[in-house]
Amino acid sequence: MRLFIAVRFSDEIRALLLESIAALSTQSLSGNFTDSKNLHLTLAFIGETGRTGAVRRAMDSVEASPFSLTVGGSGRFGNLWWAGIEGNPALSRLAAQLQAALRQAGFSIESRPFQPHITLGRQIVPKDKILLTIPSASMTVDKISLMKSERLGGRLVYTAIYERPLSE
Ligand code: 2AM
Repeated sequence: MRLFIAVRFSDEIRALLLESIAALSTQSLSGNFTDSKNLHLTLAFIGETGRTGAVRRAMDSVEASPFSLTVGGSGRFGNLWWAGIEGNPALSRLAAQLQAALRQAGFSIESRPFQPHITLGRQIVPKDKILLTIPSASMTVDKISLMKSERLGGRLVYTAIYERPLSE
């Protein structure tokens, strides 16, 4: 299974991101736009593994309280366009804790710096210069989700297979 650990969004933030995807789409000649159900923020990418029990234990081992997350701004990595997350020490700490726990459990997790982003579309071919305005909106993150990624009938489908609440 191809796995990653993610934050899933409130309906309000999902709606706002969908408006941004619509704006991105109208300014593109072509692109592979993220499905509403697939919108997420990756905290740790694990990749192919069958060791889901070990991943769950790593998720359970982190000590983190609920925290506020604010979406806003946008950018791109090559032809991948993303919405941003405001600088957030609680988020960075949680991602670092998860990555350390996964490494300790024997997973090889990339050591490149954590760059929190929400992928809106890939393989974007702009009509002209793309302008995206993403209003800032906040939510409380009170759980993290273990996501399975698979291709079904040519579509990318992400399914939550475990959720870990964050508690005070
Ligand atoms: P992306 O959207 O920037 O491609 C499922 O593929 C999730 O894991 C996506 O959020 C994806 O980020 C992320 N992901 C895929 N490969 C990754 C890698 N090697 N390192 C970090 N994140 C990765």
